[in-house]
Amino acid sequence: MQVKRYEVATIREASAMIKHDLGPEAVILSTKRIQDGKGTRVEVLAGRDDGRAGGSAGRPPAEPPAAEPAGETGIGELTREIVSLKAMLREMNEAGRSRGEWGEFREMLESLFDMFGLRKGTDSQHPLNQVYRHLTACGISKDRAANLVAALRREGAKEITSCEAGLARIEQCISQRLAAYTQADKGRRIKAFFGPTGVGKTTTIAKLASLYALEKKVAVGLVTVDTYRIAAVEQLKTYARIIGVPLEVASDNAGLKKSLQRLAAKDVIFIDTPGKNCRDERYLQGLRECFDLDLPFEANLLLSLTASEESLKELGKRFGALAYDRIILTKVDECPRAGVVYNVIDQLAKPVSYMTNGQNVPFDIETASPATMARLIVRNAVH
Ligand SMILES: Nc1nc2c(ncn2[C@@H]2O[C@H](COP(=O)(O)OP(=O)(O)O)[C@@H](O)[C@H]2O)c(=O)[nH]1
Ligand SMILES: [Mg+2]
Repeated sequence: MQVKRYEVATIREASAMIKHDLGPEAVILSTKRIQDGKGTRVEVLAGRDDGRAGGSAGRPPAEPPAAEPAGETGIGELTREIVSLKAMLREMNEAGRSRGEWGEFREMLESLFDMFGLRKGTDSQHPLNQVYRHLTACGISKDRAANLVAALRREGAKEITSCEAGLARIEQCISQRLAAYTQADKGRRIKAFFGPTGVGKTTTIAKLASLYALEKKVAVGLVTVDTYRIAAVEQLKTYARIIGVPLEVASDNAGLKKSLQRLAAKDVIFIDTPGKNCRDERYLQGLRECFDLDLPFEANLLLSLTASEESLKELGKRFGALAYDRIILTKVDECPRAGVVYNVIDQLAKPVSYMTNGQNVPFDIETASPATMARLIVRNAVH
């Protein structure tokens, strides 16, 4: 059993950390209120059976609820959720929480009941249960799926007579939710592209440069500050030559400023950057220094859907040091479960401006809107 201790303000806060550190299999072992010079906090002990102390050794990783919610996975899952809820209940009792928070708690319980089809009058073939299973099978987290289904139930589940009708409504709900993060403006003249190696920065720049230069017929300039590898410069040079736009190569802040001056007459400028390990603080610091510009620019973070949900969240967080404005999702064509996009975007709370869905320059790119994103999330379809 692997055990970790947390000191947090609320159990809820600990839940996310526990999930992150120990995975979805983890359970809360105990909670204790502590009061000292630093104020009131809760000590939470959480553990995960790693198979070394017997018990559920060799259990497969957590899966979305099985087709039949009352199956063995369902019961195990339910037990874990109930342990967490009991801990939360104890904490709330001790703290004498307000009515609002009790309401929140009740809602969680109801979501949980919905999740397992345990609510009176529901069965596993009920459209809402089918919707829930579809959403989790898409990769949407259980709590988000349960919240979406609970919202559907609140607004009148009787009208939802089929899984399809439920999914159509869920698509609208997700679209509305994502609209809150939508960018108000059309973006800036200078567009920088950040992201790890191989995410698709250079390819995406080539696609957009073609779109702007050849279709929108505006004056485009390219800059690359990715001078670590000769091949990287050559790659963009080739695209620049084919599209017929100038390319500037800069290796630091002063060089970048000069390049931008030389491209002053251009309507749109795309800047390519090197990708490295985002855990390397010097890399992010180097980029920050390089982009210390007098001109306003738009920072785009590229996230590839071939990466795991956890690493996408980590990338989103770490690249936050560059104060990026927008997200571009790449390799959507290689993603089997696009529901994770909802978990990631809902957490990062940033607008998505484009989705790329293939290697073909300039064709495989689509403008992203809340509606197209919702479609991608619920149906795994780009068009
Ligand atoms: N399947 C797929 N491959 C892509 C997509 N975008 C880029 N790639 C490929 O990913 C690889 C790395 O792309 P590149 O633009 O060099 O990444 P960079 O290191 O971020 O500049 C190349 O083989 C691209 O063809 C996409 O949307 N879908
Ligand atoms: Mg590149």
